[in-house]
Amino acid sequence: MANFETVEVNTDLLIVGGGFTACGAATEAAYWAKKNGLKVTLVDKAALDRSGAVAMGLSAINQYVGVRDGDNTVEDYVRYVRQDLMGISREDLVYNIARHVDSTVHLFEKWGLKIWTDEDGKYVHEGRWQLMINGESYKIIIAEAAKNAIADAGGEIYERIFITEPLMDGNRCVGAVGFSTREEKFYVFKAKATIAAAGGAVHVFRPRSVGEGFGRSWYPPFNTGSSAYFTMKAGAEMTCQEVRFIPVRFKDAYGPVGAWFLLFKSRAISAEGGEYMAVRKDELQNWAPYGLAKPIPANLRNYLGMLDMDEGLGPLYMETDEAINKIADAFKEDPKAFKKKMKELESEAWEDFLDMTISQAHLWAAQNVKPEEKHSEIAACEPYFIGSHSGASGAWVSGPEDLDTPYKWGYANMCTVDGLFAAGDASGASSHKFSSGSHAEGRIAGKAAIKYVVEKGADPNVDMAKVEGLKKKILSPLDLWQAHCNETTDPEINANYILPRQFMFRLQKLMDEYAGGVTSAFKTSKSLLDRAMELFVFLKEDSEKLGARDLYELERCWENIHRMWQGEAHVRTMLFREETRWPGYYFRSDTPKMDEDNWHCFANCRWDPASGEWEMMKRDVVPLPGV
Ligand code: SFD
Ligand code: AMP
Repeated sequence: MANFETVEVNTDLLIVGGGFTACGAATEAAYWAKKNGLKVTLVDKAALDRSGAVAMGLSAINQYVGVRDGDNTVEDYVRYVRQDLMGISREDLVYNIARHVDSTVHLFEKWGLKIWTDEDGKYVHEGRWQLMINGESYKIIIAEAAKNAIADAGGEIYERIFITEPLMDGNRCVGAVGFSTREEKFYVFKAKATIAAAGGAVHVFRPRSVGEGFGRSWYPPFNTGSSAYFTMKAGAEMTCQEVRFIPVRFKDAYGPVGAWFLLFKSRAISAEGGEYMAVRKDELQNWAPYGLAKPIPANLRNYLGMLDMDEGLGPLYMETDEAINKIADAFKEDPKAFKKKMKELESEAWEDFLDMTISQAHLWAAQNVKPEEKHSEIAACEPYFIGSHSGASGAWVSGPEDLDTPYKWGYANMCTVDGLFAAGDASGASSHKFSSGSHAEGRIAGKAAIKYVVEKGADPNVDMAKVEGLKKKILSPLDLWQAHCNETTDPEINANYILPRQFMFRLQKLMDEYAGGVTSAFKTSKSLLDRAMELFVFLKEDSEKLGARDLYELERCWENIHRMWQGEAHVRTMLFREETRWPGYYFRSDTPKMDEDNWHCFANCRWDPASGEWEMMKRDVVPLPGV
């Protein structure tokens, strides 16, 4: 049997993850912990400076309300998110994040982040809610602030520890267990409160690139659904597990489109159909009132392009050359000013990707594309689970104490499990928080978790016999490999175990073909989903037979088990919601219309750790009074 050393860590607050949410939680919680003589511990599977979705940097801050400049109100943002998610959002949570996000952005600037400003010193907006930044080192700046805050408060940071399971004492979360991805050590974190902030999920569905370039994706392949798994296994109620996010991106290298649509005012067309968002606008009537909103909800923007693709009018293109030349034309009279403007636009176009999705700049270079001279293909990506962007999947969390909402049970962002909090991609139904809003929500959860520890934080009661059981189970893929790998000439082909990559292919094929992936043109139905559930029975059996030859593969094994749980929650919830509400994300061919009478509600689910049974439930959507 694998003989890993067990390392025990005792702390007051444990933060699982090291991304934008976790850094927000760490920075805020450390401040309050210091005041109360408490200890904060953060654990990340990677290195804080370059981990998570912002590892490569970003070229924009996508949530800034601009309250101090009188541009917008917090209520405006609540209405924007309500429309964009087709009426389904926790307005109390969206309001709470939106009222704190501007101060968070001002902190980023104080810490050294360069936010573009115009000649009057005002922020340069990409769009109504988005600011342009020089963001290549965005994550390093935010991580430094978190590190300083934790060090100043006598806390600890653990890197390269993959958190696998929550530690439970009845319906209370008392920490987490995991293993080092570099040395044979098994970690047991005992905590009075825990924040799940381990991002969303990628590669649950088969990506567009399967052979050469397998692994290319927009959202990072190393966010593997650990937040959702952690909160589900703890028995927490989950929400919006059907609301995957499908971003339209520059094809094959996944470059984002926001700056092109908003800053460069670029048009998107189909080769044979023209500007589909204009040509097909009548379709939006079918999705009223949300379809008639401005801006058109993200899923419907996708859907209109998909209709053109279904009719064979593709490919779809982003008219970058037209957009750049239109802007530069204003300077045509003065050749020197025109040349300067063209240079400026060219660098902005490249900077947008060099700061965020470098592979897009590579692909442009590899295909001799000059965006000012040639348009680029765009395409709808494979689905992701990311509650912080225009998706909504995550845990069902408590609202803030001071707001008039039925959904509050004591501590902001606490799950329905005692002592467990969730934020960022880990918390659901509060979309459009992005990097800045995730950091702000992390701060909210960090402060509330310390308040919980001060008021209710009994010492964690950890059953070490249970921990030994978890250790054995978590390391079992290493034992299975060891026991059988010499029984076949090629250890990759062995009837006694399945390797993580083979298992992931099996999961992705199931999801792609039955749950509305790319090759199913994002369509599914009750029959297809029922078949998916049949196949999940076998997949779960297979997961018991995962084999791992080393630490690297052990991590891949558990990443894929986390992905599998996210996939199952997704399929169960798409089955439960008997309508199509987010065409462009997924379309149920057997229930093709939106059903406001029966399904203007949250579709929530919960896995019961005691019985192992799943429960599905409806929750009312409660608009904020007066908004
Ligand atoms: O335009 C474990 N995002 C953008 N946000 C913006 O504000 N502006 C942009 O321009 C954005 N663009 C964008 C964005 C993301 C990506 C990938 C691209 C472009 C290419 C979205 C934000 O990045 C996103 O909203 C936030 O980062 C979400 O924050 P958070 O904290 O929920 O997730 P994270 O930052 O990925 O952090 C997750 C952390 O968890 C760790 N982790 N640790 C221990 N054990 C485990 N089992 C773990 N599993 C994961 C990770 O290492 C990481 O530290 S645009 O395209 O949208
Ligand atoms: P993306 O690059 O798709 O991640 O989008 C970045 C930001 O721009 C997000 O806040 C999107 O909601 C917003 N956005 C992208 N495209 C459009 C559009 N066509 N109209 C309005 N907002 C958009």
